Amino acid sequence: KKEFRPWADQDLQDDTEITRGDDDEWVENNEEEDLAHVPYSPQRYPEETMLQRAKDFYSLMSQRRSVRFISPEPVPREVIDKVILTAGTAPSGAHTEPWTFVVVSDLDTKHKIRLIVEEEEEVNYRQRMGDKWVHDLARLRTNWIKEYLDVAPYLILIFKQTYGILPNGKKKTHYYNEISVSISCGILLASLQNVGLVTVTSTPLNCGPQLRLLLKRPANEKLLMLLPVGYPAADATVPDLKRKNLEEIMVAI
Ligand code: IYR
Repeated sequence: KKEFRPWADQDLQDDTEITRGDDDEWVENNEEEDLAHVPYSPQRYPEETMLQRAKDFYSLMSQRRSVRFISPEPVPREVIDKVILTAGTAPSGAHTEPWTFVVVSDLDTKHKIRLIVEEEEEVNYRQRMGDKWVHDLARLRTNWIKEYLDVAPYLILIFKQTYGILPNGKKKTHYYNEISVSISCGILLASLQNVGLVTVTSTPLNCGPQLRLLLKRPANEKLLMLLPVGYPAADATVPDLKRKNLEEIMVAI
């Protein structure tokens, strides 16, 4: 029986690529370098300070919401640059840093992205997703019309590099590339929240190949996530969702 998994992107191979075609195209990672190890002693806080910082960070993050109504008001480019630099601090398999963040502010490119995403998402909602999934999303009032793709001052498209390409053209393995890039997206979301910007984690199903070509990204890169970024619109609304409490999400043994 054929599995029905409409959410599985047809292009996004979500395992580290192990089916290597031609063996001599691949090399060991960091073949020649001997890596020095250096002392590390980060900031340590008194216990009361730890608790206060834990509470403050929770308070900040608990205010994060997925926002689909974004203001066209400009956002300083330097803020976006630092937020992306922060996302790049994520841990990655064998420190391969398998991410590319494409930041789009050009109006024409944003509009082309909108046309690609809306055309594909309409097929997703009408055909690929199926009645149950569409029904499960109805209460979020999301559909295939994505006005934020034109309106948001920045679109950040996060690509995972399924393998690396060295200066000599050889390929190197990007272990756990999907989970590594997903962690960096989490840090990106936290950094955006930290500066008072909003976004919605959109995963445009089956738009990857077209968007990759539009943005002139190489074939080893696959679109993982698309984040429209800006200030919330003055009349923005969000669904009145509640989060699980600690007892529901934690098991202490
Ligand atoms: N990718 C679609 C559908 C969608 C899926 C889930 I799961 C959501 O939580 C929200 C939307 C879209 O972006 O509209």
